[in-house]
Amino acid sequence: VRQPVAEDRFSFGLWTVGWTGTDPFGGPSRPALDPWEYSDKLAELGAWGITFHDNDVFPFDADDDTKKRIVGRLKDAADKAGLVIEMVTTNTFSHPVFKDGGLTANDRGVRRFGLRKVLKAVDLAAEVGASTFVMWGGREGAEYDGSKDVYAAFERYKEGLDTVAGYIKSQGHQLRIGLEPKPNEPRGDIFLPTVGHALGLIAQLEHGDIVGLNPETGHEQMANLNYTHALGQALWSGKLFHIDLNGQRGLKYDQDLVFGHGDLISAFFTVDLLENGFPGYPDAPRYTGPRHFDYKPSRTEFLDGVWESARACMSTYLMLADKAKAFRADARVQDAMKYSGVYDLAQPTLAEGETVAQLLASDDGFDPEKAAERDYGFVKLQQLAIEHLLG
Ligand code: 3MF
Ligand code: MG
Ligand code: MG
Ligand code: MG
Repeated sequence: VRQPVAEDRFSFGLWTVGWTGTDPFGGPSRPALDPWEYSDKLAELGAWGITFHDNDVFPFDADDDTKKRIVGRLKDAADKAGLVIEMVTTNTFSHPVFKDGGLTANDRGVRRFGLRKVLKAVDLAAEVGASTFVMWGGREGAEYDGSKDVYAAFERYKEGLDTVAGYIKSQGHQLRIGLEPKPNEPRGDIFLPTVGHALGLIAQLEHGDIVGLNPETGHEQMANLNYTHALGQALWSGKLFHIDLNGQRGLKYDQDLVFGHGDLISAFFTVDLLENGFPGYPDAPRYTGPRHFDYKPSRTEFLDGVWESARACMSTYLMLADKAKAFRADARVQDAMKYSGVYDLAQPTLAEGETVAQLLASDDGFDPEKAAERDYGFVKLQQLAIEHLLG
């Protein structure tokens, strides 16, 4: 596999390589480095960009001078290393003040504090030149249905998001918000459990034009859903603003494995969509944003393993991109897609200008019994994908 280059636009959260291995059952298994040590190393590995939560860089209780100094040092390091800080986000989940949520906590004082923290992070994002501001509401949710007025929670979620989006516009920041759905963990049930739920909320916002999605592979898969379909619907909705690529194996805790180390066939089709677009709609919107990884180097790895796992994310993506290109270019695949009717789905069901009355009156000799005998050849097409995937 070739080395990743800036044109690949690979980026990493500082909290990914920076995860020290702390989990609910044990403490850290590796030391914490300074933020610029992670960014320097990521640049060396071929990454193009980095992302971070406010508190990946400075402590929760840092004063303004401390924040300025640490952020300045990180920005200098990123500039020197040629790294773009493409996304910034807020940590509204670690401190116990947020145990019942940031924007949807029952406690109004907490909501006002949370909103101020998010707004400050928006200014930070603009200051370091980010283009996306992700909002993952990990503590927005509940364990007990009686504890939360869900109508009120959505009123407050909408209020919070519109306040943040309105602020971005009023400050003239060139930022778009990416909501990150997740079904559960850390809350028993998180609001906006899936991409579809988030799209539903965005449609109700006043400033929804600058609010879209940051779907994560494992998060959709934790809900037993199809990540590639989620990306497809987000693209179709004009809302795929950012992505979190990683791996997940089935319905369990949020594993955040290396990209491709979960459902590899699904990862193949994710990359195929990102790199090659929709087969029947070559002019449809494409994802042009960063190839961003949100994974955790397994707790069993020490620092060498951390860098190895970051390399693995990029290398797997590049291998899958090559294979997906070859898949689409293969004449046997194109024939199989034709046989399967994949391109035919792009043809509108009604003829141009045809009325419903005309449709109802039309008898084009369609025989449902005959049509039911059609062989779609989907299995053959899938096997060709497997052939390409296995090389
Ligand atoms: C949790 C996540 C988050 C978000 C991040 C925003 C800590 O499962 O995926 O990572 O991605 O808060 O980008
Ligand atoms: Mg995850
Ligand atoms: Mg995660
Ligand atoms: Mg994520």
